[in-house]
Amino acid sequence: MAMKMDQWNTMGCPGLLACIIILSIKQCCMLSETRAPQSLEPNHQLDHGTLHHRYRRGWIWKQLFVPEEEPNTSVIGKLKSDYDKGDFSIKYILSGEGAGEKFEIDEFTGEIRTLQKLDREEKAFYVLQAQALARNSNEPIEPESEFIIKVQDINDNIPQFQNEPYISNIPEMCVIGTTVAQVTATDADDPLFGNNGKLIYSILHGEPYFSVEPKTGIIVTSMSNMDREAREKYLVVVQVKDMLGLSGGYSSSTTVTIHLTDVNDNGPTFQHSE
Ligand SMILES: [Ca+2]
Ligand SMILES: [Ca+2]
Ligand SMILES: [Ca+2]
Ligand SMILES: [Ca+2]
Repeated sequence: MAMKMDQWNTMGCPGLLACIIILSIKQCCMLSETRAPQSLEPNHQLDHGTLHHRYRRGWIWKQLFVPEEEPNTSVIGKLKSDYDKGDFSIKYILSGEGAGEKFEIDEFTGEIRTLQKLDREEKAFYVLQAQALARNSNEPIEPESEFIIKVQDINDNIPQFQNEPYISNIPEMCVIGTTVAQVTATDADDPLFGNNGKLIYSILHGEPYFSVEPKTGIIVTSMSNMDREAREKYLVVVQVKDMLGLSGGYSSSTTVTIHLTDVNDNGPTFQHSE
């Protein structure tokens, strides 16, 4: 401020108003440009400084989870500095993925709240950074720290068959266990945790001629002596269920068209006309 006054004193009157405006804008820009580094730089020093170990234990929080597709906003946890005495002298700031858009922090209490519903199939976890500043000086109380919010899966996707339609040709009279086709379904839910994306195949229509391997979707013959001359075409309906086939899950079905191809299994017969 003192520098500004000195500059003004050396200026002539006609340009004074313009100068005030320009200086005000410059001052404003300088503030917004320097504010971020101001808060980051001390953290960096703390990370490599002697206070490192003392500060490392300063942040307190539990793993943060949020169920996906939850329509109501809710508090999902709390970040806290152990220097926080509950007198609101610490200001908490959140940045990173989804900060201000999907999550916000109560700057006084450190409580983290969702701002909108989240789709695990779109994004399964968010990496955010938290800062704890002294409210009166904006000096960091804790080094900036990274934390993760995990989105918990619900079963909100139906398994879908891929690469339809399924058509297969197999030779008639083939042995039991001959591979006919493989059906494949996908489910967008979490394939690793829980059963929401775990699929089981079964035959709805087509037994006892064919069977399906429950986990792989491989269809095999389960009867021998299938004679093309008696029946040439089979329609096998395969169902896929998520939740490992348990009740309460989703299912889809597909039809596999199977043609028996001819093998030379009928000897020539002579017709005698005498
Ligand atoms: Ca979803
Ligand atoms: Ca599912
Ligand atoms: Ca899901
Ligand atoms: Ca034949």
